[in-house]
Amino acid sequence: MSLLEKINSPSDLKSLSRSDLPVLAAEIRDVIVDVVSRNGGHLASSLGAVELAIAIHYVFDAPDDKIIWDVGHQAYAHKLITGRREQFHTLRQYQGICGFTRMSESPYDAFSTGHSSTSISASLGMACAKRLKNDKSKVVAVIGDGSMTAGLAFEGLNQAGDIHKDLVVIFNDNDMSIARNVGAVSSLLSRTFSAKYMQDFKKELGDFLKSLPKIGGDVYQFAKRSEESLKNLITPGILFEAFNFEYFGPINGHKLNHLIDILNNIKCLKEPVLLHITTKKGKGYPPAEKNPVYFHGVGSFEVETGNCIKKKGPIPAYTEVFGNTMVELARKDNKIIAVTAAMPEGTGLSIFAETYPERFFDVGIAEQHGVTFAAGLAAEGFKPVVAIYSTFLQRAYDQILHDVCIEALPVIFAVDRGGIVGDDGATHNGLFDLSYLRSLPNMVVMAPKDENELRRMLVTSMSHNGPIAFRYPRGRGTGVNISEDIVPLPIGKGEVLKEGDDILILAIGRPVCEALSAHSKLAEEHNISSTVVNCRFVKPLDSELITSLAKKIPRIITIEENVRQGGFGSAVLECLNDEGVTSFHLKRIGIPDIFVEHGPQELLRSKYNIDASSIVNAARELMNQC
Ligand SMILES: Cc1ncc(C[n+]2csc(CCOP(=O)(O)OP(=O)(O)O)c2C)c(N)n1
Repeated sequence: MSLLEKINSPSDLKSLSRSDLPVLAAEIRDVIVDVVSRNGGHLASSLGAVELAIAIHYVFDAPDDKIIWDVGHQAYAHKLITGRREQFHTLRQYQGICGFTRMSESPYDAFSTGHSSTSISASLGMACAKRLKNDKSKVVAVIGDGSMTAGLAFEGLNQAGDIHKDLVVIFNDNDMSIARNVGAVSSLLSRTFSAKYMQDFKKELGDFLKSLPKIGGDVYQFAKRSEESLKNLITPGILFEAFNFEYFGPINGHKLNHLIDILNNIKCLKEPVLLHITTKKGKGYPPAEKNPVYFHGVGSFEVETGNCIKKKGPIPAYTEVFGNTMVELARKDNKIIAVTAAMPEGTGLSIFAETYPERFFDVGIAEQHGVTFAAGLAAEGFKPVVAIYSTFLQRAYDQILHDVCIEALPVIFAVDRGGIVGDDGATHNGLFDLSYLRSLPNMVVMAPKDENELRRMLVTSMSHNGPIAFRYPRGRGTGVNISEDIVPLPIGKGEVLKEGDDILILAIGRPVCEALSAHSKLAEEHNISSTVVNCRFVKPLDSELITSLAKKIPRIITIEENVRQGGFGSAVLECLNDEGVTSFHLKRIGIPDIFVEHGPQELLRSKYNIDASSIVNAARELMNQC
C-alpha cells in the first residue's frame, strides 16, 4: 500500500514521520501526472505546489484553520490530501471534482476560486470574522507571483497591514504567470531569486568600497557587519514590510523540512506574516519543467514523452484566426496595438508579440488596468485591441463603462471564450458578456457565426469610431475557407440565411450553425419551413429586419450561448415591444438563471439546449400551440 493510499484526511498525513514526506510527495506527483495526462488540467502549477500543500496540512489544522489557494489551479495535492483521493480520477470531468477549489465540494476548500488574486482579501475577511467570534484558529492565503500582479492583491495587503490582523500569506514565487511574469514587482522579485545576482552585487559593492582611498576598508567592514540591512535593501522584504507584514524568506519551497520548521514558527505569530517561497513550475515532471507555459493548462498527453495526444486538426481555433488576423491588419496599420492581461498564448497574441513587440502590451493579471490603459491609448489616437477572455473581462466592467463608454473611446474588445468553455466550469464560462455589454450606452456588441465573420468583425471594429466588442467561442472554428479579402460589415445589420414561412429563427454567434442544421431537420423530418437570420449584432439590433420578419412570421425562436436574462433574446423582445409588435409567440433558447458546471462543451450545450434539436423541439411546440 502506498503512503498516499493511507491518507484520507490531513490527520492521517500528520501521523507520517517527516522522513516519509518526500516519498509521499513523489507519489502525489505520479497521481497528478497520471490523471492530468488523461483529463487535462493545470499540471505545472500543481506540481510546483506539492511540498507546499503537504507542509501546510502537516502544520496547520484544516478545516478549522482556513487555507485559501489563490486561483485554486495549483491545489491538486491539497485535494488529494483532503479526502478526495478516490474521486481524483474524475478531475474536471462532468459531475467529477472541480479543477479549482469549491466550498461546496469539500469543507477543506475554504473559498471558491478560479479568478485570480482573491486570496488575501478573502482570508483577511475570514481573519476578521474569527477575531469577532473569538475563534483562535488561523487563516492562510497562498498566492503566486502572477496573481500578485493584480491590484486586488495589493488592496488586500494594504488593509491587512493597516488593521494588523493575524494572517499568514504564503507567496509562491516561481517567476512565472502562465507566461513569464511581467511588471516592476516581478522584476524586483526575480532579482532576489538569483543568488548569483546577490553575490555579484555584493562583490561589486565590496570591491567598490575597498577601493575608496583611506576610509574604504573601514566602510567595507561596516558594510559586511550590516549585511542584513544590505540584503534588505535589495530583497522584496522591503516591499512587503512597507505593508506592515512581517517578512520571511525567500526559502526553497521544495525543501519539506525547512518549510515545516518555518511554518511551525510562523503559526505562533499574531500579526500579518508573509512567507516568500521559491518553487519550480512543473517540478518533478521533466517535460513540464522544460515547458511550463505549455503545461500550465494542458489537454491530454502521453506521460512518457509529454506529447499532446489530440493531434492538431486542419481547422484552426477562433483564437488562432484572431491572432493571425491581428498580425495581418497590423502590417498595414501602425496604429493597431494589442493588449493582453497575462494571456499572450491563450488569446492567440503571441504571434503579434513576436512580430510587433513595440505594439504589444502584456499588463499582467490586471484586466481593470488593461482596459483603462487601452482607453488612454485610444485617447491618443491609437487603435487598441483588448483581448481578454469573457469571464475575466467581468473584472473590468466599471473601466469599460466609466473609462471607455462614457466618452465613446474607440477601444476594441476581442472577447475570447464567450459561451460554454467546458472543463474549467462555472468560474470560467463566458455566459454573461452579451448581457453585460449590451446594457452600456455607446457600445456595439457582435458575435461571429464563423471564422470569416470573426475576421470581418475585427476589420469592422478598426474603422468604427467608438467602443466595440465581438465575442467568440473557445475551440475550433466551423472549418469555412478563410477568404483573403476581409470585407467590413455594415453596423447593426443581420443577414437572412434561409427563408421559410412557419418559424422565424433568430440566432447570434456560434448557435447560427445549430439554427442552420435545425432548418434542414425541420424541413426534412417535420415539414416545417423556417427563416434563419444570422443577427450578427446584439447591439445595435437590426430592428428593421427583425420587426418586419416578426410581423410576417409570428412564431419566433431566439438562440444564444449566453444567459437568457438580459441577453440577445431579451434584446429581441425589447425591440418588438418598442416597435409596437404585439402579436407573436417567442421562445428564448439560452442558459437559464444558473451557473453552468464543468464538463465537455458538447454535453453541456445539449444539457442546456443550445443545439439544433432544441430548436426543432421549440419549433414543433410553437406549431402546435399557435
Ligand atoms: C482574473 C484572472 N485573470 C486571468 C486568469 C488566468 N490565469 C490562471 S492562472 C494564471 C497565472 C497565475 O500565475 P501565478 O499566480 O504565479 O501561479 P502559477 O500558475 O505560476 O503557480 C492566470 C493568468 C485568472 N485565473 N484570473
